[in-house]
Amino acid sequence: MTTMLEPDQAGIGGTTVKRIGIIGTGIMGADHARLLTGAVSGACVAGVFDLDAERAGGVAANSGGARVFTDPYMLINDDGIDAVLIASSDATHEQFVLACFAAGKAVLCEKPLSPTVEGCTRILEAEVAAGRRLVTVGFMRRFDPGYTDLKALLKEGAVGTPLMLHNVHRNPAAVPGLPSSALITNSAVHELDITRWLFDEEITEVTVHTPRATAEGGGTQDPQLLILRTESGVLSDVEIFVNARYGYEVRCELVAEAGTVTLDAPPPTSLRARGLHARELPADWRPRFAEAYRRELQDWIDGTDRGATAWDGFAATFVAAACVAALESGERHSVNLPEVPALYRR
Ligand code: ISE
Repeated sequence: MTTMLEPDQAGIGGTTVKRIGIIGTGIMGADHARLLTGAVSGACVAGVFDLDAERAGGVAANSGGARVFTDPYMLINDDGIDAVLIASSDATHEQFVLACFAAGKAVLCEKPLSPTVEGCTRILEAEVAAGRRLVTVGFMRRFDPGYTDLKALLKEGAVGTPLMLHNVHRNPAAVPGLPSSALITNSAVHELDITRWLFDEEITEVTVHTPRATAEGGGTQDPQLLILRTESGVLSDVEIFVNARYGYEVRCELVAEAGTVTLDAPPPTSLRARGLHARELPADWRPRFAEAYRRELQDWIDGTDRGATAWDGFAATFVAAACVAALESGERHSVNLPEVPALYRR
């Protein structure tokens, strides 16, 4: 099929419209397609693939007539696709990222980069061998205005030396019987990444505490309290609770030597009526992080390259594995990350 658009000679950072291929058109793939089509400049959705062809067709129809591919590798290797967005199931990320490397195409991969340390290691090694950074990991909170303000205040010295970060991460409901480890690998992995990003240092030690589990979880250990220690001695605690029932909420408080910074749940508007002071909470993360997703995609399309790297994706999965080990053993675990490859040194 021919396209109206010229091939992007300059790669993802160039000036022409980037033709994006999306693999996986479930909740996240469909949301990214919507943003790329209507809220991000310099890009269009040119192709989609999903195991569910009907679902792919629906997203293609809403994306200005993108092509529906029946094979994900054909999408990756097609000359009419400049860059690839992977939003398929976690276990498939590795094979698609590696295929994008082989095709020399930039790729935005939803978190986690791979659910296993081994998978992340293979991706890291392949990218280091290629000698250039091609993959960005979808840790979108790095683009959330609240988190970026928090980091700016910390960096400009507004509150002095950081001591602690208290994080709250609640989802209204999860699949009954969800493996307890999924609270870490699927949800709290965001706080593992945010802790590394905010303090610009690695997590060196983790403990996971388990209170009485909610009856809503159907056997899942929910909630959990993770305690993370960083290289310089900051403690970051994470309450992860995925059957909190009342709504979706993410917030945190940074405690430092000269003050604190609180990141509250938006929106800034709240209602005072009938004796109540109320603020609406979303049902899931998409409205809460809508602006973060938009900024993340725009940054990727512009080639500004401020997103999480393969090293960040590797480190998050590596720390998550240590947290799962700590959950299972009930003991404190050290996190001994290997040396950062030169490609990722700042
Ligand atoms: C989900 O997969 C996400 O990535 C959301 O950002 C997170 O808040 C939620 O807990 C996860 O289930």
